Amino acid sequence: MSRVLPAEGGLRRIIGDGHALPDGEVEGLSSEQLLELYRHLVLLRTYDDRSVVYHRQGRIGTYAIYWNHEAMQVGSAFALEKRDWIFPSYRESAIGLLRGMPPSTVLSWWRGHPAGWWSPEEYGVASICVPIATHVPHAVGYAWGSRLKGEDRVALAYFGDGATSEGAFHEGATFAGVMQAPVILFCNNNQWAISTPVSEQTAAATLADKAIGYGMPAIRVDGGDVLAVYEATREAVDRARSGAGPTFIEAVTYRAAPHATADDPSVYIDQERVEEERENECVGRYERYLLRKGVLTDSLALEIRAEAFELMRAGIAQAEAEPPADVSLVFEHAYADPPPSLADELAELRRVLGA
Ligand SMILES: Cc1ncc(C[n+]2csc(CCOP(=O)(O)OP(=O)(O)O)c2C)c(N)n1
Ligand SMILES: [Mg+2]
Repeated sequence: MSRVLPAEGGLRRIIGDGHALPDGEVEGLSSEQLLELYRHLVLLRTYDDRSVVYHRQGRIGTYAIYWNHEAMQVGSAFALEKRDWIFPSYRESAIGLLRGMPPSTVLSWWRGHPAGWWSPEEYGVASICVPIATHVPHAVGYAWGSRLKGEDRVALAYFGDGATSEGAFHEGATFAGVMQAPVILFCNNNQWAISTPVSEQTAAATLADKAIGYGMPAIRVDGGDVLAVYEATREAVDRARSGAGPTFIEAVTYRAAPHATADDPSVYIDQERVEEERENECVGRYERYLLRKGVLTDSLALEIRAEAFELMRAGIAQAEAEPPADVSLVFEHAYADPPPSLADELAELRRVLGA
């Protein structure tokens, strides 16, 4: 068993603060893997930073910022095998990058361009789910189905604190518990559902408490600690693979960026808490840990950041080089027999656009 240090507030933690809080470590992780985690964090951070810039430049549409959620995404995805499936929400839009998806694909998604559609089978990453929690039953059904087929796969669904109030979450979690599906329900508790605080979502003391009602174990972890998230998810994956059923993971953080580029959190958020979170943001926290351990050097960190930046520069150029999509796509794939009014609307759209 790996060493988990006593944590504040019942949250698992591995990374110390370089002062009073000592560093722990995760058993079985090599220096190469520790650096791989860093590369993944930097890749996602760079994607997010650049996307906010591209949005401001009018090059992508409204964008769901995930700044300081990277440790939750990277730590959990790293605990999966390639054959395992990921079911992301809009907050994990770029998770496919960790599976080799080109940035241009995700950027195209945010540009509303069909080049942003990918084959879930190719990457083991389902479509980005924007309706809150509706992908939870998908992930559970996928996991259960794959078990019935005798495959050795695990599914992981990402969702937020607000999603735990949705019927679809309840349906999925109930099903997962009853069928003992090999699934991980990964909740990013950033304490806000846009402007609704978690205290208005539930009277439960913690979101992890909800798992009891579904008959599954829960782990609460510091969402800013990539190693603690990795370790917690690895345990959940082992449980699922061994036939012991689902696990609920509550990764706790505090949303330190706007909900999305269309949001102004200054009217509702606790600014002091945001400042605290920004000072202790997850990429820097892990970077300092690796420097303390002597696994990372300043020059290697610079190199890794430059690589990620270049990947994004090439990615946006590639996304922008896509020829405009045929507008008829907006009308296709919804009906087997489209009503005649749709043909009129398409004709009107073509007339307006001159397309
Ligand atoms: C079914 C549904 N209802 C409402 C919305 C509008 N909406 C978009 S994001 C959001 C908040 C979700 O909060 P949470 O689940 O905590 O996820 P977070 O955005 O914090 O990652 C809501 C209500 C939606 N997308 N889908
Ligand atoms: Mg939330």
